Amino acid sequence: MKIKTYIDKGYKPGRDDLITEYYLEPNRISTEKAADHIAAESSIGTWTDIGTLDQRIIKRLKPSIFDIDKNNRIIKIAYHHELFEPGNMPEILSSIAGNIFGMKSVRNLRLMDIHFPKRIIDSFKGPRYGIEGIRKLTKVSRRPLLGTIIKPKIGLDEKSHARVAYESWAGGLDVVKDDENLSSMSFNSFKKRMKETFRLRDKAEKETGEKKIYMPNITAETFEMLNRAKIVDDFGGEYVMVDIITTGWAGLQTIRDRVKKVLHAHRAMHGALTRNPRHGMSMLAIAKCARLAGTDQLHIGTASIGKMNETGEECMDIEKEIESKRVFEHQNFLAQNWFDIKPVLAVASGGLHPGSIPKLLKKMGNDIVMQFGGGCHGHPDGTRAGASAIRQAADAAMQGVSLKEQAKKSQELASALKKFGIA
Ligand code: RUB
Ligand code: CA
Repeated sequence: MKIKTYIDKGYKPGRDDLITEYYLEPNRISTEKAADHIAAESSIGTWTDIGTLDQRIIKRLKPSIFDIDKNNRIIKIAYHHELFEPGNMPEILSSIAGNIFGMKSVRNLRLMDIHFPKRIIDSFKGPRYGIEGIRKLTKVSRRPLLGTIIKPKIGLDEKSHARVAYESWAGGLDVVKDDENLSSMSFNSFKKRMKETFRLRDKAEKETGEKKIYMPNITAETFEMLNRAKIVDDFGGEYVMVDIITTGWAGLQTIRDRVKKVLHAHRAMHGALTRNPRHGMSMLAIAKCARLAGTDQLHIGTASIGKMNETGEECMDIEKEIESKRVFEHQNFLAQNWFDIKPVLAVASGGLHPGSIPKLLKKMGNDIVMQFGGGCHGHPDGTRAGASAIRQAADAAMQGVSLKEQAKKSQELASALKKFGIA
């Protein structure tokens, strides 16, 4: 059976359809032809007509390309929900973000956005805690959570790691996290690191009277991640961290299902998908999948303030339908209401220092985790002073006091600003 075309400009997407928006540059064929190839390969078709495809299948499952905007090179496809298995993120992405990126028919192709229908959204669990649960757990009700990534990323032994963590908490930070490439090393074993670090977390909590959070990186093979989550639980940890792109969607869904901890999602390797504005996948599309799959916190960049190339801002510009006109609004998707899926706490990280805080607060709002690696441990007087400078800067910014003003009374902040400047 041959499908002449998937293009149907009169098609009105139904409430159960899944809609994708792609940026498309065809390769030596027309946009229409390339769009047809994308619709076919991501659903019921292939490169030639096939006898096994009958009218019944076509009638039930054929997607419709209902919009082609040649000026902006955007096409929109509506897919019947039965093309997707409920609750199966790997399968959904194998369809709408799978083979199509490698087809000869396209020179460049980028999945810009995915509009999931409610019935697919309902098949996912979403975050266990969400912003509200995290606020309750950390007892930080209004200001951003302040955290550090232990540096060097990798190299410290267990005891030194724990000591740096302790200094960070004692200096005033709420959160300490492992870096994305620290797991269980010959010189720093996971179990011993947990023992040492949680012991000093308890000490820091006692001394400061504040709740202190440790986010251990459990990234590994899936069964091993479950073992490590159990170790975290044995030591009284409330969080686990997973590198969700390198781990994969299946592993992420397993952890969401089996581990009753707050799930911090690092996105190492996302740049391979998101960095090229003409190819791959937008950070917004990744963020939607991560939120459905159940991350409580997700790295989304620093709104161009830090060291990383920016794509995270894509998460802040959400296309909304207002009076049947599509408009862009500067809003953080992760924090918005989205059916019954809890809001996710955005994480700003990468090249931040105390001088970045006021601008970051203005651009990203209060509901974020601010994380400082070099901007904490690179303080001229060491980690504890670095942590204090961050806390002083954040407290000042929350009260509308300028950093320059605050630095007159805060020695640690003054030294930090001298070294790093103000963003
Ligand atoms: C930051 C760091 C994180 C990056 C990743 O360290 O280690 O892995 O935030 O980037 P530092 P992103 O503060 O020393 O730069 O958050 O954009 O995914
Ligand atoms: Ca890192």
